[in-house]
Amino acid sequence: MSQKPPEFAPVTLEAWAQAAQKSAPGGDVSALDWITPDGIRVKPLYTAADTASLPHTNTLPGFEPFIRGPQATMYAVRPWTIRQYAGFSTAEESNAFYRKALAAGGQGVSVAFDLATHRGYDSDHPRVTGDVGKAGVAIDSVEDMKILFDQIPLDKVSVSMTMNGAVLPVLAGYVVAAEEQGVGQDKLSGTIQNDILKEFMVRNTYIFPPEPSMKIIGDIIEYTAKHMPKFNSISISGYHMQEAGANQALELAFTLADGKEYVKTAIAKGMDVDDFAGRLSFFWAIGMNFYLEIAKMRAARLLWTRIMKGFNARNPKSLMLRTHCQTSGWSLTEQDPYNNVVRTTIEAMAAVFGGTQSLHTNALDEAIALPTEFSARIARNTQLIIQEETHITNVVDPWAGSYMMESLTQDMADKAWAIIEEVEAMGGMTKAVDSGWAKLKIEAAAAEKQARIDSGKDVIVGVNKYKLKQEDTVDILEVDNVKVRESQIARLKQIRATRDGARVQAALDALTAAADSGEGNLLDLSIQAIRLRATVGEVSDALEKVYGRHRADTQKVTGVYAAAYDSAEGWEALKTEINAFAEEQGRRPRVMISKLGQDGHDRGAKVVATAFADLGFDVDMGPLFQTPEECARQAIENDVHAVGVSTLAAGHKTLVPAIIAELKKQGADDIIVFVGGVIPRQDYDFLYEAGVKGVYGPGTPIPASAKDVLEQIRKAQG
Ligand code: MLC
Ligand code: 5AD
Repeated sequence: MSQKPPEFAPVTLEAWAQAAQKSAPGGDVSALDWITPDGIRVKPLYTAADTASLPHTNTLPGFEPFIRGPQATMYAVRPWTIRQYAGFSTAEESNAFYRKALAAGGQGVSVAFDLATHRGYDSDHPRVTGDVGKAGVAIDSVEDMKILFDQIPLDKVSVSMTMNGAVLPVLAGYVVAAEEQGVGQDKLSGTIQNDILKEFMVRNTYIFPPEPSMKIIGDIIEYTAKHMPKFNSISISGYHMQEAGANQALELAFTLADGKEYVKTAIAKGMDVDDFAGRLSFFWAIGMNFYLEIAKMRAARLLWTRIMKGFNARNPKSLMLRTHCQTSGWSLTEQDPYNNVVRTTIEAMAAVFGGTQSLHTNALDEAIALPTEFSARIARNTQLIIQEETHITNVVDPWAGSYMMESLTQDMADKAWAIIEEVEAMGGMTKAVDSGWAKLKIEAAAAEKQARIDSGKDVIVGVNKYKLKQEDTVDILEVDNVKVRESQIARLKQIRATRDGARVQAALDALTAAADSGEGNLLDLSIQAIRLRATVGEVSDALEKVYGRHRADTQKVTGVYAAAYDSAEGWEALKTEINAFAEEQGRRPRVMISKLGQDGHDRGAKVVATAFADLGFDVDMGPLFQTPEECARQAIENDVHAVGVSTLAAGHKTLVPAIIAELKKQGADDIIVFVGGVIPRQDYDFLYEAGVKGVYGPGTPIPASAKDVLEQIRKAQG
């Protein structure tokens, strides 16, 4: 006999509140609300009442406003592209790595260039001795590009290139390499990052000032729209903003506002919006804030459609936001690094539930070095397992209709829209970037976040809670930078000896002339120069003659760290010690926080500078891209007690001994040197032997390193 399902009496929200009160702390249900760093109130319970008045809950995937995804069928027909960002050492080694990765389940290529290339320097330039081949692959000319893509069919495999500064010679190099592989421009599918506005805020691999940089972007959009219809002309990136400390709403707002600027730039060139907007793409960071990340991605599509309607776009492709995602590198820890596999898996799930088109999952050794073959395999398999074992791909936008997710999507959209309007009131993102306002907003968020971690309010397992007594070392990838540099220099010599020098010079002169007059398309002219074997550095120089090189001001926020760090114990004691030092010596302990070489990742440096200043140190902030010699000179001129080098791009073994030697040479070996950042344990002894007085890896609480630095300064004074 079949039993009738029982009926349940409806329960009112009031009844629930009464029941909840009994277990809520202090009987206060609202105390369970969580206010996110974006200022969104996340409640413990969502019901139909939360979504009843939302305008967007009845939409479908593949239709505007695309909240539920740009494709009607999404992963049910074609899962996202597994696109792992990689590159190191020489073109030969990186090529071998890509081919192995593709054979093992990777689905697209994504090139990481070294910092010398990013900044438009050939490998033989004296400013880049510590950077060549380190954080990515060294590329000097089309000959390197041809090796990089050897046996990778560029008409079939889509290629992403993360390049912003030296975007012209690099994109040109790819086009010419394909051409010499027999693949025409119209067959090329892929993406160039080409997002300079965020470079001025966070990533810092710019070359030219903002105005000519925007002109370059306009030219690239124009050229690709005409000749490379399958190629995405830009990857408008929030990723680096979140990595630099931005919360989700800031990341979302600034990125969409950047997008608006690019659209305006192309329209100002006389293009029709529907001729190029379908090839604008986006890029998000996905951190540990699971629900908010999914909401962010849904909100992003909603808002982009709104923005593009404002530009009178009509083609659905112009209205839909397509995106790449990368799990957060910043969220990963040096401590107990296998935990990172778990973190990355959770983040990857958020990206997938958010409906990404392409995904990079980070390797477990992220906080230590570049991925090894082993760690890269686990990272790639994380995606393959989600795609092929879980059946997550069978359902489109599975969070739709969740009271919580639909509410958060709206909340996130509202928060971001308010910021976008604030930016608009300032005259748009170029202005907000130029004034330094946007960068400071992100830096303030970063300092707050660090203070929450250092004071234990935000938990990171293995770092500020559940710490291991003993950490094991893991095997890491080491790049022999000297060898890479030598082989690059040899190839450069050969190219310069065998090419038609006069024709190369004429092509470079044409570029300079075009930069000067504003006539002609700079990508078109770069392709001509690169075809003749002009180098990346030469193309950049030809433009620099007219545009100059951009120098950023270094502003820093104050008081933010101290305000968010409220575990007084330790902090007050240290401030007292610093004050005592000042009493005794007639001045405060003075440190210079510096970045050496082409490494522009300055989140750590900025946060440390802010926190040290809040503690009572006098803090000088060196400009980006100093050589060891320039850094030593500034340290001596400012009469600092210590130089703190922040390093995230693996240049430490070259650059840190060099700064110590320079200080000595310039007669200031009483200035102590300490180092912080991404430094493998394996390198600590090397650095101490070189004369470093303190090494502070990721996860070091700032009060701890500050205390140590003060002690070392006292010791050095004898
Ligand atoms: C997809 N397609 C479908 C479909 N799903 N068609 C029918 N039904 C479905 N369900 C089609 C698409 O329309 C498209 O064709 C084709 O399949 C490919 O799908 P896609 O979704 O466009 O994917 P992809 O080609 O991988 O492009 C994704 C992208 C792109 C648009 C986001 O811009 C991209 O790959 N970006 C990657 C950026 C990246 O890797 N950056 C690394 C940064 S690292 P068609 O014909 O419409 O094109 C970094 C770190 C650092 O920056 O150094 O700081
Ligand atoms: N190879 C692989 N991943 C890289 N990343 C940066 N450079 C490389 C590289 N050469 C990843 C890291 C970093 C993020 C910006 O990109 O995860 O945090």
